[in-house]
Amino acid sequence: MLVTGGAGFIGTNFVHFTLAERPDVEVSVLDKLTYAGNLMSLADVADRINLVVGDVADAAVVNPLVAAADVVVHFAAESHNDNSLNDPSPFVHSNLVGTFTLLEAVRRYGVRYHHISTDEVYGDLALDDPAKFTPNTAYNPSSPYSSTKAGSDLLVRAWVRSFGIAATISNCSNNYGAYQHIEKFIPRQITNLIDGVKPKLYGAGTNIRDWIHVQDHNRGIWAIIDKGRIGETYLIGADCELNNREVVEVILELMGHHPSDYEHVSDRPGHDRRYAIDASKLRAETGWEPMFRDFKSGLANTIEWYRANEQWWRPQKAAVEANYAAKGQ
Ligand code: NAD
Ligand code: TDX
Repeated sequence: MLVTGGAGFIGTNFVHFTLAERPDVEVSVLDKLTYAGNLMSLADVADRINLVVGDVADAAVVNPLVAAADVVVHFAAESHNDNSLNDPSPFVHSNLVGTFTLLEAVRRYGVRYHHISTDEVYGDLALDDPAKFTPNTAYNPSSPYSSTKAGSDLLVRAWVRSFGIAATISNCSNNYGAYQHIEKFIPRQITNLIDGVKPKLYGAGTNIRDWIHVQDHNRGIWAIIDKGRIGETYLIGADCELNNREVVEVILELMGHHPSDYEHVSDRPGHDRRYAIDASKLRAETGWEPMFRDFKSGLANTIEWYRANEQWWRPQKAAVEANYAAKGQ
Protein backbone atom coordinates (compact mmCIF):
# COMPACT_ATOMS: atom_id res chain seq x y z
CA MET A 1 0.00 0.00 0.00
CA LEU A 2 1.26 3.45 -0.92
CA VAL A 3 0.10 6.12 1.56
CA THR A 4 0.70 9.69 0.43
CA GLY A 5 0.84 12.38 3.12
CA GLY A 6 1.61 9.72 5.73
CA ALA A 7 3.60 12.15 7.89
CA GLY A 8 0.59 14.48 8.33
CA PHE A 9 -2.21 14.29 10.88
CA ILE A 10 -4.66 11.79 9.39
CA GLY A 11 -2.04 9.94 7.33
CA THR A 12 0.11 9.27 10.42
CA ASN A 13 -2.88 7.91 12.30
CA PHE A 14 -3.78 5.81 9.24
CA VAL A 15 -0.26 4.32 9.05
CA HIS A 16 -0.29 3.45 12.76
CA PHE A 17 -3.80 1.99 12.47
CA THR A 18 -2.88 -0.06 9.40
CA LEU A 19 0.30 -1.50 10.92
CA ALA A 20 -1.63 -2.44 14.07
CA GLU A 21 -4.79 -3.83 12.47
CA ARG A 22 -3.47 -5.15 9.13
CA PRO A 23 -0.03 -6.58 9.88
CA ASP A 24 -0.02 -8.31 6.47
CA VAL A 25 0.05 -4.96 4.62
CA GLU A 26 3.41 -3.55 3.56
CA VAL A 27 3.29 0.23 3.81
CA SER A 28 5.20 2.80 1.78
CA VAL A 29 4.78 6.47 2.65
CA LEU A 30 5.35 9.29 0.16
CA ASP A 31 5.49 12.67 1.89
CA LYS A 32 7.11 15.98 0.96
CA LEU A 33 7.56 16.87 4.64
CA THR A 34 6.11 20.35 4.29
CA TYR A 35 5.63 22.40 7.47
CA ALA A 36 2.69 20.01 8.17
CA GLY A 37 4.67 16.77 7.87
CA ASN A 38 6.54 15.58 10.96
CA LEU A 39 8.90 12.61 10.99
CA MET A 40 8.56 12.36 14.77
CA SER A 41 5.02 11.12 14.14
CA LEU A 42 6.38 8.02 12.39
CA ALA A 43 9.51 7.51 14.52
CA ASP A 44 8.12 4.51 16.41
CA VAL A 45 7.22 2.68 13.17
CA ALA A 46 10.18 3.87 11.05
CA ASP A 47 11.61 0.35 10.74
CA ARG A 48 8.26 -1.06 9.55
CA ILE A 49 7.61 1.33 6.65
CA ASN A 50 9.33 2.39 3.45
CA LEU A 51 9.48 6.19 3.72
CA VAL A 52 10.12 8.24 0.59
CA VAL A 53 10.50 12.01 0.92
CA GLY A 54 9.16 13.57 -2.26
CA ASP A 55 6.41 15.49 -4.01
CA VAL A 56 3.18 13.81 -5.21
CA ALA A 57 3.32 16.15 -8.21
CA ASP A 58 6.69 14.70 -9.28
CA ALA A 59 5.98 11.88 -11.75
CA ALA A 60 9.55 10.59 -11.56
CA VAL A 61 9.08 9.87 -7.86
CA VAL A 62 5.42 8.83 -8.05
CA ASN A 63 5.54 6.38 -10.99
CA PRO A 64 7.83 3.68 -9.56
CA LEU A 65 6.06 3.82 -6.18
CA VAL A 66 2.63 3.41 -7.77
CA ALA A 67 3.94 0.67 -10.08
CA ALA A 68 5.06 -1.30 -7.02
CA ALA A 69 1.77 -0.86 -5.11
CA ASP A 70 -1.53 -2.79 -5.06
CA VAL A 71 -3.44 0.17 -3.64
CA VAL A 72 -2.80 3.90 -3.25
CA VAL A 73 -4.44 5.92 -0.46
CA HIS A 74 -4.00 9.61 -1.22
CA PHE A 75 -3.97 11.90 1.85
CA ALA A 76 -1.25 14.35 0.77
CA ALA A 77 -2.58 17.88 0.44
CA GLU A 78 -2.26 21.42 1.65
CA SER A 79 -5.02 21.24 4.25
CA HIS A 80 -5.52 24.56 6.06
CA ASN A 81 -8.15 27.05 4.91
CA ASP A 82 -6.47 30.04 6.57
CA ASN A 83 -3.19 29.33 4.75
CA SER A 84 -5.04 29.06 1.45
CA LEU A 85 -6.30 32.61 1.98
CA ASN A 86 -2.73 33.87 2.48
CA ASP A 87 -1.22 32.01 -0.51
CA PRO A 88 -3.29 29.66 -2.70
CA SER A 89 -0.33 28.63 -4.87
CA PRO A 90 0.82 25.46 -3.01
CA PHE A 91 -2.83 24.37 -2.84
CA VAL A 92 -3.12 24.36 -6.62
CA HIS A 93 0.19 22.54 -6.92
CA SER A 94 -0.24 19.82 -4.31
CA ASN A 95 -4.00 19.29 -4.38
CA LEU A 96 -4.63 19.57 -8.11
CA VAL A 97 -1.34 18.80 -9.89
CA GLY A 98 -0.47 16.24 -7.20
CA THR A 99 -3.74 14.36 -7.65
CA PHE A 100 -3.44 14.56 -11.44
CA THR A 101 0.07 13.05 -11.26
CA LEU A 102 -1.12 10.15 -9.09
CA LEU A 103 -4.14 9.50 -11.31
CA GLU A 104 -1.96 9.27 -14.39
CA ALA A 105 0.30 6.78 -12.60
CA VAL A 106 -2.66 4.74 -11.36
CA ARG A 107 -4.06 4.67 -14.90
CA ARG A 108 -0.75 3.59 -16.38
CA TYR A 109 -0.10 0.76 -13.88
CA GLY A 110 -3.71 -0.32 -13.21
CA VAL A 111 -3.57 0.22 -9.44
CA ARG A 112 -6.55 0.56 -7.03
CA TYR A 113 -6.86 4.16 -5.78
CA HIS A 114 -8.67 5.68 -2.81
CA HIS A 115 -8.99 9.45 -2.72
CA ILE A 116 -9.26 11.28 0.61
CA SER A 117 -11.39 14.40 0.47
CA THR A 118 -13.46 16.70 2.61
CA ASP A 119 -17.06 17.75 3.21
CA GLU A 120 -15.98 21.31 2.38
CA VAL A 121 -16.34 20.55 -1.34
CA TYR A 122 -20.10 21.00 -0.80
CA GLY A 123 -19.78 24.56 0.49
CA ASP A 124 -21.79 25.33 3.61
CA LEU A 125 -25.28 25.00 5.06
CA ALA A 126 -27.31 27.62 6.91
CA LEU A 127 -27.11 27.25 10.70
CA ASP A 128 -30.81 26.41 10.94
CA ASP A 129 -31.07 24.23 7.79
CA PRO A 130 -32.29 20.72 8.70
CA ALA A 131 -30.40 19.34 5.67
CA LYS A 132 -27.06 17.52 5.74
CA PHE A 133 -24.58 16.92 2.93
CA THR A 134 -25.21 13.72 0.94
CA PRO A 135 -23.24 12.20 -1.96
CA ASN A 136 -25.74 13.96 -4.26
CA THR A 137 -25.22 17.48 -2.88
CA ALA A 138 -23.93 19.85 -5.58
CA TYR A 139 -20.30 20.95 -5.31
CA ASN A 140 -20.04 24.59 -4.18
CA PRO A 141 -16.65 25.16 -2.49
CA SER A 142 -15.84 28.47 -0.81
CA SER A 143 -12.07 28.76 -0.26
CA PRO A 144 -8.95 28.13 -2.33
CA TYR A 145 -8.42 25.03 -0.15
CA SER A 146 -11.88 23.57 -0.66
CA SER A 147 -12.00 24.48 -4.36
CA THR A 148 -8.73 22.64 -5.03
CA LYS A 149 -10.06 19.63 -3.10
CA ALA A 150 -13.28 19.80 -5.14
CA GLY A 151 -11.24 19.98 -8.34
CA SER A 152 -9.21 16.96 -7.28
CA ASP A 153 -12.41 14.96 -6.63
CA LEU A 154 -13.69 15.87 -10.09
CA LEU A 155 -10.42 14.71 -11.65
CA VAL A 156 -10.90 11.34 -9.94
CA ARG A 157 -14.48 11.04 -11.23
CA ALA A 158 -13.36 11.91 -14.76
CA TRP A 159 -10.51 9.35 -14.64
CA VAL A 160 -13.02 6.70 -13.50
CA ARG A 161 -15.45 7.49 -16.30
CA SER A 162 -13.02 8.23 -19.11
CA PHE A 163 -10.20 5.81 -18.36
CA GLY A 164 -11.88 3.21 -16.15
CA ILE A 165 -9.48 3.48 -13.21
CA ALA A 166 -10.50 1.54 -10.07
CA ALA A 167 -11.09 4.44 -7.68
CA THR A 168 -13.25 5.41 -4.71
CA ILE A 169 -13.61 8.77 -2.97
CA SER A 170 -14.42 9.62 0.65
CA ASN A 171 -15.47 13.07 1.88
CA CYS A 172 -15.07 13.35 5.63
CA SER A 173 -16.05 15.97 8.20
CA ASN A 174 -13.72 17.73 10.68
CA ASN A 175 -11.29 15.31 12.34
CA TYR A 176 -9.81 15.59 15.82
CA GLY A 177 -7.26 13.49 17.69
CA ALA A 178 -3.52 13.03 18.24
CA TYR A 179 -0.89 14.40 15.84
CA GLN A 180 -3.08 17.24 14.46
CA HIS A 181 -1.11 20.34 13.54
CA ILE A 182 -1.47 23.15 16.09
CA GLU A 183 -2.61 25.59 13.40
CA LYS A 184 -6.00 23.79 13.50
CA PHE A 185 -8.83 24.84 15.80
CA ILE A 186 -8.83 22.20 18.56
CA PRO A 187 -5.06 21.70 19.04
CA ARG A 188 -4.52 25.46 18.81
CA GLN A 189 -6.84 26.05 21.77
CA ILE A 190 -5.42 23.14 23.81
CA THR A 191 -1.84 24.35 23.35
CA ASN A 192 -2.86 27.96 24.00
CA LEU A 193 -4.32 26.91 27.34
CA ILE A 194 -1.17 24.93 28.20
CA ASP A 195 0.67 28.22 27.55
CA GLY A 196 -1.75 30.26 29.69
CA VAL A 197 -3.31 31.95 26.64
CA LYS A 198 -7.09 32.23 26.17
CA PRO A 199 -8.76 30.21 23.38
CA LYS A 200 -9.57 32.31 20.31
CA LEU A 201 -12.91 32.14 18.55
CA TYR A 202 -13.27 33.50 15.04
CA GLY A 203 -16.16 35.98 14.89
CA ALA A 204 -19.14 35.12 17.06
CA GLY A 205 -18.10 31.46 17.43
CA THR A 206 -21.44 30.23 16.08
CA ASN A 207 -20.07 28.37 13.03
CA ILE A 208 -20.86 24.65 13.22
CA ARG A 209 -18.54 21.76 12.44
CA ASP A 210 -19.40 18.03 12.47
CA TRP A 211 -16.62 16.39 14.49
CA ILE A 212 -15.26 12.87 14.03
CA HIS A 213 -12.40 11.12 15.79
CA VAL A 214 -9.54 10.48 13.37
CA GLN A 215 -9.64 6.78 14.23
CA ASP A 216 -13.26 6.52 13.07
CA HIS A 217 -12.33 8.30 9.82
CA ASN A 218 -9.52 5.81 9.23
CA ARG A 219 -11.75 2.81 9.97
CA GLY A 220 -14.18 4.27 7.43
CA ILE A 221 -11.43 4.46 4.82
CA TRP A 222 -10.56 0.80 5.40
CA ALA A 223 -14.27 -0.11 5.17
CA ILE A 224 -14.35 1.51 1.72
CA ILE A 225 -11.13 -0.17 0.59
CA ASP A 226 -12.56 -3.53 1.72
CA LYS A 227 -16.20 -3.19 0.69
CA GLY A 228 -16.73 0.04 -1.28
CA ARG A 229 -17.99 -0.06 -4.85
CA ILE A 230 -15.57 1.17 -7.51
CA GLY A 231 -16.42 4.63 -8.85
CA GLU A 232 -18.51 5.54 -5.79
CA THR A 233 -18.27 8.44 -3.35
CA TYR A 234 -18.82 7.85 0.39
CA LEU A 235 -19.39 10.52 3.02
CA ILE A 236 -17.83 9.88 6.45
CA GLY A 237 -19.20 11.63 9.54
CA ALA A 238 -20.17 10.75 13.11
CA ASP A 239 -23.26 12.95 13.75
CA CYS A 240 -21.48 15.33 16.12
CA GLU A 241 -22.47 18.86 15.14
CA LEU A 242 -21.24 21.50 17.58
CA ASN A 243 -20.64 25.20 17.21
CA ASN A 244 -17.12 26.47 17.85
CA ARG A 245 -18.11 28.15 21.12
CA GLU A 246 -19.45 24.85 22.45
CA VAL A 247 -16.19 23.09 21.54
CA VAL A 248 -14.11 25.74 23.30
CA GLU A 249 -16.34 25.52 26.37
CA VAL A 250 -15.72 21.75 26.62
CA ILE A 251 -11.94 22.23 26.20
CA LEU A 252 -11.93 24.93 28.90
CA GLU A 253 -13.91 22.76 31.28
CA LEU A 254 -11.72 19.69 30.68
CA MET A 255 -8.59 21.78 31.29
CA GLY A 256 -9.89 23.24 34.56
CA HIS A 257 -10.95 26.71 33.43
CA HIS A 258 -14.22 28.62 33.51
CA PRO A 259 -16.16 27.81 30.29
CA SER A 260 -16.46 31.50 29.36
CA ASP A 261 -12.72 32.16 29.58
CA TYR A 262 -12.17 32.61 25.82
CA GLU A 263 -11.85 35.65 23.56
CA HIS A 264 -13.24 36.62 20.15
CA VAL A 265 -10.82 37.46 17.33
CA SER A 266 -11.19 38.54 13.68
CA ASP A 267 -13.37 36.25 11.61
CA ARG A 268 -12.07 34.17 8.68
CA PRO A 269 -12.99 35.81 5.34
CA GLY A 270 -15.68 33.74 3.60
CA HIS A 271 -16.03 31.58 6.75
CA ASP A 272 -18.28 28.56 6.01
CA ARG A 273 -21.22 28.57 8.40
CA ARG A 274 -22.02 24.93 8.91
CA TYR A 275 -20.97 21.46 7.75
CA ALA A 276 -23.10 18.36 8.43
CA ILE A 277 -22.65 14.86 7.05
CA ASP A 278 -25.21 12.19 6.22
CA ALA A 279 -23.09 9.00 6.33
CA SER A 280 -25.97 6.58 5.74
CA LYS A 281 -24.53 5.25 2.45
CA LEU A 282 -21.27 4.23 4.14
CA ARG A 283 -23.18 2.66 7.04
CA ALA A 284 -25.58 0.75 4.78
CA GLU A 285 -23.00 -0.54 2.30
CA THR A 286 -20.11 -1.38 4.62
CA GLY A 287 -21.60 -1.71 8.11
CA TRP A 288 -19.23 0.99 9.39
CA GLU A 289 -20.26 2.73 12.62
CA PRO A 290 -18.27 5.31 14.61
CA MET A 291 -16.72 3.94 17.80
CA PHE A 292 -15.89 7.28 19.46
CA ARG A 293 -19.44 8.42 20.23
CA ASP A 294 -18.59 10.54 23.27
CA PHE A 295 -16.96 13.75 22.03
CA LYS A 296 -16.01 14.84 25.53
CA SER A 297 -14.01 11.72 26.33
CA GLY A 298 -12.40 11.73 22.85
CA LEU A 299 -11.40 15.33 23.51
CA ALA A 300 -10.09 14.46 26.99
CA ASN A 301 -7.78 11.84 25.42
CA THR A 302 -6.66 14.38 22.82
CA ILE A 303 -5.85 16.95 25.51
CA GLU A 304 -3.82 14.29 27.35
CA TRP A 305 -1.90 13.56 24.15
CA TYR A 306 -0.91 17.24 23.68
CA ARG A 307 0.07 17.48 27.36
CA ALA A 308 2.27 14.38 27.06
CA ASN A 309 3.82 15.29 23.69
CA GLU A 310 4.92 18.89 24.06
CA GLN A 311 8.21 18.10 22.27
CA TRP A 312 6.12 17.24 19.18
CA TRP A 313 4.33 20.61 18.91
CA ARG A 314 6.46 23.12 20.83
CA PRO A 315 8.94 23.90 18.00
CA GLN A 316 6.10 25.28 15.81
CA LYS A 317 4.01 27.11 18.41
CA ALA A 318 5.63 30.58 18.39
CA ALA A 319 5.63 30.86 14.59
CA VAL A 320 2.02 29.66 14.26
CA GLU A 321 0.83 32.21 16.82
CA ALA A 322 2.90 35.04 15.25
CA ASN A 323 1.18 34.30 11.92
CA TYR A 324 -2.26 34.45 13.50
CA ALA A 325 -1.42 37.59 15.51
CA ALA A 326 -0.42 39.40 12.32
CA LYS A 327 -3.99 38.83 11.06
CA GLY A 328 -5.66 39.81 14.32
CA GLN A 329 -6.48 36.17 15.05
P1 NAD B 1 -1.98 17.69 7.16
O1 NAD B 1 -1.78 19.07 6.66
O2 NAD B 1 -1.85 17.41 8.61
O3 NAD B 1 -0.97 16.69 6.41
C1 NAD B 1 -0.75 16.77 5.03
C2 NAD B 1 0.51 15.93 4.72
O4 NAD B 1 0.69 15.96 3.28
C3 NAD B 1 1.78 16.46 5.34
O5 NAD B 1 2.54 15.40 5.88
C4 NAD B 1 2.52 17.11 4.16
O6 NAD B 1 3.92 17.09 4.31
C5 NAD B 1 2.04 16.25 3.01
N1 NAD B 1 2.12 16.95 1.71
C6 NAD B 1 1.60 18.17 1.40
N2 NAD B 1 1.85 18.47 0.12
C7 NAD B 1 2.54 17.41 -0.39
C8 NAD B 1 3.07 17.12 -1.68
N3 NAD B 1 2.98 17.99 -2.69
N4 NAD B 1 3.68 15.92 -1.86
C9 NAD B 1 3.79 15.03 -0.84
N5 NAD B 1 3.33 15.26 0.39
C10 NAD B 1 2.70 16.43 0.61
O7 NAD B 1 -3.42 17.25 6.62
P2 NAD B 1 -4.52 16.28 7.26
O8 NAD B 1 -5.39 17.06 8.16
O9 NAD B 1 -3.86 15.05 7.74
O10 NAD B 1 -5.38 15.95 5.96
C11 NAD B 1 -5.07 14.82 5.15
C12 NAD B 1 -6.08 14.71 4.04
O11 NAD B 1 -7.38 14.57 4.58
C13 NAD B 1 -6.15 15.93 3.12
O12 NAD B 1 -6.33 15.47 1.80
C14 NAD B 1 -7.35 16.70 3.61
O13 NAD B 1 -7.92 17.46 2.56
C15 NAD B 1 -8.24 15.57 4.04
N6 NAD B 1 -9.24 15.88 5.08
C16 NAD B 1 -8.84 16.44 6.28
C17 NAD B 1 -9.79 16.68 7.27
C18 NAD B 1 -9.40 17.26 8.61
O14 NAD B 1 -10.26 17.53 9.43
N7 NAD B 1 -8.12 17.45 8.91
C19 NAD B 1 -11.14 16.36 7.04
C20 NAD B 1 -11.51 15.80 5.81
C21 NAD B 1 -10.54 15.56 4.85
O1 TDX C 1 -8.21 29.72 16.18
C1 TDX C 1 -9.21 29.36 15.55
N1 TDX C 1 -10.45 29.79 15.96
C2 TDX C 1 -11.60 29.43 15.33
O2 TDX C 1 -12.69 29.86 15.75
C3 TDX C 1 -9.13 28.47 14.40
C4 TDX C 1 -7.80 27.97 13.92
C5 TDX C 1 -10.32 28.10 13.80
N2 TDX C 1 -11.52 28.57 14.23
C6 TDX C 1 -12.76 28.10 13.60
C7 TDX C 1 -12.82 28.08 12.10
C8 TDX C 1 -13.74 26.91 11.81
O3 TDX C 1 -15.11 27.34 11.92
O4 TDX C 1 -12.89 26.71 14.00
C9 TDX C 1 -13.46 25.93 12.95
C10 TDX C 1 -12.49 24.83 12.56
O5 TDX C 1 -11.37 25.44 11.95
P1 TDX C 1 -10.15 24.58 11.30
O6 TDX C 1 -9.57 23.68 12.33
O7 TDX C 1 -9.26 25.54 10.60
O8 TDX C 1 -10.94 23.61 10.31
P2 TDX C 1 -11.87 23.87 9.02
O9 TDX C 1 -11.58 25.16 8.35
O10 TDX C 1 -13.28 23.57 9.43
O11 TDX C 1 -11.32 22.69 8.06
C11 TDX C 1 -10.99 21.38 8.62
O12 TDX C 1 -11.99 20.45 8.34
C12 TDX C 1 -12.15 20.08 6.99
C13 TDX C 1 -9.65 20.89 8.09
O13 TDX C 1 -8.64 21.83 8.38
C14 TDX C 1 -9.73 20.62 6.61
O14 TDX C 1 -8.49 20.07 6.14
C15 TDX C 1 -10.83 19.65 6.36
O15 TDX C 1 -11.02 19.51 4.98
